[in-house]
Amino acid sequence: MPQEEKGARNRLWRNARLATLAEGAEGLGVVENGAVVASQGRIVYAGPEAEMPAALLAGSEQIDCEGRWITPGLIDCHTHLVHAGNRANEFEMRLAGATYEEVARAGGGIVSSVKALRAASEEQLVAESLPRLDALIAEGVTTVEIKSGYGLDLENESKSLAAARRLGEQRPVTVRTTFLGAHALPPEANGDKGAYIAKVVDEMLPAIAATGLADAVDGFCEGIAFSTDEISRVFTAAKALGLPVKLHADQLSNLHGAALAASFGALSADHLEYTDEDGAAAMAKAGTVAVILPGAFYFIRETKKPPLALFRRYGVRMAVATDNNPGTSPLTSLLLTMNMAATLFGMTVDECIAGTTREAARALGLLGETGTLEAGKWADLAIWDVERPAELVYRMGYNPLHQRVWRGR
Ligand code: DI6
Ligand code: FE
Repeated sequence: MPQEEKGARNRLWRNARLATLAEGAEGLGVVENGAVVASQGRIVYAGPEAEMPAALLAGSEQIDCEGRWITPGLIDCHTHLVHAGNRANEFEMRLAGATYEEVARAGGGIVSSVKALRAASEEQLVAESLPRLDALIAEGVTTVEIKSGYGLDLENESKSLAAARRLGEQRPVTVRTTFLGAHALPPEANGDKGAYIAKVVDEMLPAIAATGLADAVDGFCEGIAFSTDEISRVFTAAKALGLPVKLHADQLSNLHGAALAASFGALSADHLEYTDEDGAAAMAKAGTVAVILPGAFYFIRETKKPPLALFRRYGVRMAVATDNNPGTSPLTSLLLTMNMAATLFGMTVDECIAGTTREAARALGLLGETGTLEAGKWADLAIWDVERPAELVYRMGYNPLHQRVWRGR
């Protein structure tokens, strides 16, 4: 991880409007005439400029924001950013009428990305993935989650996670890695899901936990992927190794994946188009965040929308992420993702912005470090050339970022 700013001078962004997203504050936690002060990479003050302790001013480097808005740095909490090649050919097949499931059953889908990833070196993966990471960074992203899941054996899953870690060393951004061994069945498994899951549990998970390459464990619970019983085996093993879990749940059908994730105290359950009331209630009770992924919904032309009304009614927290992946969401804009969440699902502006800051941090177990403008957290900021925060959600294909600050720099 790149060094945090160690300079003795405080940095002060003044004459700004803040969307602090502070927990418990109303709406976006707006502060007019606000200031943010950073010291050694951490926020030491965020609030009204008039109430800033004078001692923080002494010798500080001051930046006049000229009335611009500051939000927490954006967080993309669900990506498969490290992958090799692309699947534009399958996109053409689907345009000609094939469904995502038909493409997968015909030997395309995830397995074709597995072949490409296995053929690529770690260096090639880093080089291929950097432009995607840079696209996110250019829009103010300061934290990104990256999953494996295209290697499907120990060597190639480890290679993916190591490439993800290296991306975080090559750019000023926080990378959180997730082991997604239970993503698809590799060709050499010859259809034996039980044997492959045994390999994930007995061989891959312990080795990956031992090397510290993964911060969390994910699975794909779906008819075309793994059953709730198979995912339970993976999660039981992950928890025994002290790794938090999250789940691709109820994306194409209702296997009750959301409830399963909640029963394991998962950080998040993601997709959730087919989640029912019991699932939403279980998530609320467990504090499992709902990660809404409108890019995949849009790209595969799904028609069943995630049950936002249920999530609101039960008080389930909602995050929003790109799901960047070559098969169902070749999307590298978190701003456009927010627009999709609003336009396709009816998320409010406040929900979209909270969903890419505070709630995304919660979905990664990182709320203590980032996701809001509050003293003690990393000084991760996005400074925007907008009149009102709604512009971040409203525009399509326009980037109003003025400046991005990662850990005070
Ligand atoms: N759900 C998805 O939408 C992606 N993975 C998953 O579990 C699809 C990944 C791919 O098609 O490459
Ligand atoms: Fe995904």
